[in-house]
Formats: sequence, C-alpha cells, structure tokens
Amino acid sequence: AYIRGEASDVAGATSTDTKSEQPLVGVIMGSDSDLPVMAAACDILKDFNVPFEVTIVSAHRTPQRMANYAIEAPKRGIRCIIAGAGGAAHLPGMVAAMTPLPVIGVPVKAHILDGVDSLYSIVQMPRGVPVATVAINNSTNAALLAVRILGAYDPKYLTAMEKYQSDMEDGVLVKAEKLEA
Ligand code: RP5
Repeated sequence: AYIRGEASDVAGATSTDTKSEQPLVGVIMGSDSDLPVMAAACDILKDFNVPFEVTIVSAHRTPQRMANYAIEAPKRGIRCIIAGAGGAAHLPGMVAAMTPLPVIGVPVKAHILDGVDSLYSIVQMPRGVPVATVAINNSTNAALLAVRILGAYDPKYLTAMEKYQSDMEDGVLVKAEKLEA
C-alpha cells in the first residue's frame, strides 16, 4: 500500500494508517531527494483536506513499479496524479502515457542545470499525451491545480478554492494598506 497523507514518512518509508479515507490525489516523485520540494504539495493537500497518498516511483530505476502505479491508479479511485522529478524527468510524461488520469508535472531543480533540464523534460510533451506542467520547484501550484480539478466535480473543493483565493487577495490588500499608510 502507498503511504497515505504523510509526506514526512516517505524518506523513512514508514507506513501509516492515520488516513483511512480513499486517496483522491497521488503524489509521486522520482527519488526521496525530491521530497523537500514535493512536501509543499502535501501541505496544500492537507490544508484543503484532500485525501492523498505519497510515494516514490522512479521512471528509470523502477519502471515496472511506475507502470503498475499508472495503470492501477484510476482503478483505486485516484482522480489526479502529481509527479515530481528532476534531471531527465520522464516520470510525469511516462505516467501520463500509461493512465487516463490528469497528470501534473513538477520540474524539480537538480544540482547541475538549475532545473531547466527538468522543466524542458516535463513540459515538452508530444501531442496526444498532456502533462500540466508547473514552474520549477513549484509543487504548491501543482497541489492547487489538483484541488481545482477536484473542484470541477465536487463543489466542496470549489468553495474551498474560492475561499483560498479570497484570503490571498485579502492578504495582499492588507500589505498594500500597510505600505501606503
Ligand atoms: C530523478 O533524478 C529524481 O526525480 C531526482 O530529482 C533526480 C536525482 O535523484 P537522486 O539521484 O538524488 O536519487 O529521477
């Protein structure tokens, strides 16, 4: 079983059963070295009370596991997959090739090419196999997009997103007022 709703457990690969709800979002990453970046996505999903699971799936090192994950995810009730990877970041694209679910790719900044390699690897998908690509290291936006996707068929998430947007606007206005005072 994949780890449910506890990003902090991924590195140690310890399982938890604290979240019993059916996960709707699958957060996967190519390596545990991606976790510091991908943890922000998990935080957002927690904030929105979205049941999710998180695990490591490598396109290159565990190709069979990747195939199994992509094929089984819709059968298990997953509605959206967030996939983070760095370098030759094939994970989001390969998962998108093997599942009908929406896939959101997070380009993780590797040590050498500043994340541009990851970005290009993920964003330059050929026609027919879409991956919704967010900015380098921006797993926050990946999770927000996942919430919006869920909101398209569950009004609970739509309402929560409206509140998030409204709070964000208020936050900026408060800062503007302070600056202008
Ligand atoms: C990718 O290679 C991973 O997504 C990670 O960003 C990068 C480096 O992985 P490690 O060598 O740190 O495990 O597959």
